Amino acid sequence: MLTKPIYIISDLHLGDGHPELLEAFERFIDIKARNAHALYILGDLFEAWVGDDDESLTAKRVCERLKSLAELGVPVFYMHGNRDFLVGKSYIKQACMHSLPDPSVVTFDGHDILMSHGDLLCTHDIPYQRYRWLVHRSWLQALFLALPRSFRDKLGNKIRMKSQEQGSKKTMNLMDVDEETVTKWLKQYQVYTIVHGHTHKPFKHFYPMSHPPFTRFVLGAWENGQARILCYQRGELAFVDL
Ligand code: LP5
Ligand code: MN
Repeated sequence: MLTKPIYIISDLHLGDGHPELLEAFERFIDIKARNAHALYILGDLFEAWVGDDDESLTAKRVCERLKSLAELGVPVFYMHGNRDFLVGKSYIKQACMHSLPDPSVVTFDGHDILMSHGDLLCTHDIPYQRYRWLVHRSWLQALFLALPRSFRDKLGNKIRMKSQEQGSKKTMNLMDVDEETVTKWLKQYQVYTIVHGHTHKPFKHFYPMSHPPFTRFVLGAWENGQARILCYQRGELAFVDL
């Protein structure tokens, strides 16, 4: 059995506008993650990402910290989120991370766990799923990444504003995961545990009536230097604070 903890985090939304979050991330790396067996980042590490030519202090410091973990022998697995799906091979390599596709089944001590950012589970949110399909086209991404940085920053901000405007009109239920999709995934991947973020509603959902019963862990967003993160240790997954 693994002796060191494995941490699973998501939705940090790091950016130069929130230095307190970056400080919390650095403390987490220096105190907790450096003694871990591995670190899993399930998307939205950054508030927004419009290309690896990011010269922000946040991008630089996050890269340095993640690299320092790799140097200590702690592997970092990174999955894209809906905010940072454009983090490219170059940044991932510079930060010494390993790419993790969405979704992925990972095995800890023989226990299979399905990991996802979570936005793919929000199948009720049709406008979002259409938008997602579009911005994941490789030709559109290549076209976008060839544009000048200032233009990409502006377009990124416009999409965020549009998303906020539309979000205020969407119901909470619409923006949550679709339970039928969750069940479908569990059957498809033959797992009894799923971990995701994105919805910012940290909770351990247990479905005892399901055949077979399963557990869905929802990670919390990092806000005001606080977060609910998951820790796997001695055969158990449990929430811990920073
Ligand atoms: O992130 P969150 O929780 O606030 O909201 C999400 C969904 N919104 C998004 C948009 C991101 O927040 C903004 C990311 C910007 C950085 C990258 C830009 C790079 C562009 C690259 C082009 C190749 O993901 C929100 C969900 C919510 O989660 C809950 O699940 O509801 O979805 C939306 O609000 C989407 C709208 O419904 C539709 C937006 C239409 C925008 C049209 C722009 C067309 C893009 C053309 C590209 C060139
Ligand atoms: Mn998200």
